[in-house]
Amino acid sequence: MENTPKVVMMGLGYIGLPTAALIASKKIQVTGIDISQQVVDTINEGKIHIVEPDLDGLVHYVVKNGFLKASTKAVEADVYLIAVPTPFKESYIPDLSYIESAVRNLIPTLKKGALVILESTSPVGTTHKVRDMILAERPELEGEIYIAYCPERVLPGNVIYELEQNDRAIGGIDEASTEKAVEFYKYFVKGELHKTNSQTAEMCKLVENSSRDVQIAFANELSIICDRANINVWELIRLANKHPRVNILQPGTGVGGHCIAVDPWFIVSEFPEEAKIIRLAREINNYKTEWVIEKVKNAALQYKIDYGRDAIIACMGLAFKPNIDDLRESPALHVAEQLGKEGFTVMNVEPNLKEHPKYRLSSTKEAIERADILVFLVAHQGFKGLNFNGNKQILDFCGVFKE
Ligand code: SAJ
Repeated sequence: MENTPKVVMMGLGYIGLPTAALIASKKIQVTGIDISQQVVDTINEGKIHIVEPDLDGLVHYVVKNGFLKASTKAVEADVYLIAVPTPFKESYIPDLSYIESAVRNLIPTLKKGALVILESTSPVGTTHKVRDMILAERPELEGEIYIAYCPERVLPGNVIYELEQNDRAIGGIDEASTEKAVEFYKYFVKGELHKTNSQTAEMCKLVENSSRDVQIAFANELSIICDRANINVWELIRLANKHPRVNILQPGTGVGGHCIAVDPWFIVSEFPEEAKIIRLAREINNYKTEWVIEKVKNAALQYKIDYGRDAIIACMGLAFKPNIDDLRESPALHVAEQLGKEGFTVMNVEPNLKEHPKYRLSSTKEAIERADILVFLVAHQGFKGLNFNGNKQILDFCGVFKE
């Protein structure tokens, strides 16, 4: 299309690929850049390397029609988006090396008037670091390019819808950058575009996920208290939530995924004295997983005392949350692995996965027939309403059989 910007997307992962495909679906020319030749080849065949509803059809369509192509090397563009991972290193220090290498990759292609937008979750101040990196190598671009931060906030499993519909916070390193970035997002976002500065936008992303982490920690703490007090935590939360201003989340096996279990550490590592509740929430949610492991081990040891043989333990659900197949940072997987490592007899059940490279997966039916202790770790829809014969011991850590 005439007058539409040429776009480069750095990073073709869980966020970069759907975003690139959505932009391309608006008949905008997008080149997606990834360090993996295999990822690049897969996308250029119109296929995808990640699991996300509706993404395969969209990528196939935009590649076939020539709006999206992938490459390992950045090309000249009007708008550059960066959506690469920001994991943490030892001691929870954020690792910015992927962002730095993406920026190094695009610097030689930058021209006057270009807009660079960072979408990766980043510690406060990262957008200014990106600017400094660019200007150190291309000082002639001072005042001639636009740089902004705009965090993604899509929910895995519902990415395509949320990419288009969710509001966005957009913060430039100066007002002109903010304006330029807002104009760009108008091409493909229907949600409201809220203007701010880059530091506030960076902190906004970290705070969103920390807020959810703190709320889940509250629910997890309640579940541990209720276990001691012999109170059904699910009933308790349902009743407390009848109050018009109370909205407690659900306890579970712990907090997994690559966002909520990671992002709060970016605040803690930068503000160690001040970020007290944020750190504690992380610790509580991590502890919840260890608590679950101890509970299962105790049940297995008691079984051995009662029946004189080792219990077969079925770990029901391995994904990091219900109804997906994503195992990244999954507390349920950690429980199953730890029990296996400690020599317990474990059956692994994940109905959303066909196979696992390391573990043999059992079906739900097989587990119900063979296991002595059924440990529900993820509240997958398919587990609800299951029936068991009287000899099974059920440990429900995620509210499959709520009340
Ligand atoms: N969880 C509970 N209890 C709850 C809700 C969730 O234990 O009541 C657990 C889940 O089982 C899972 C973890 O928390 O292990 C995280 O799941 P989630 O559905 O809360 O969030 P994610 O990690 O899939 O996606 C989050 C979202 N952030 C917020 O809701 C504030 C998403 O909007 C972000 O874009 C995403 O992180 C990200 O990429 O940062």
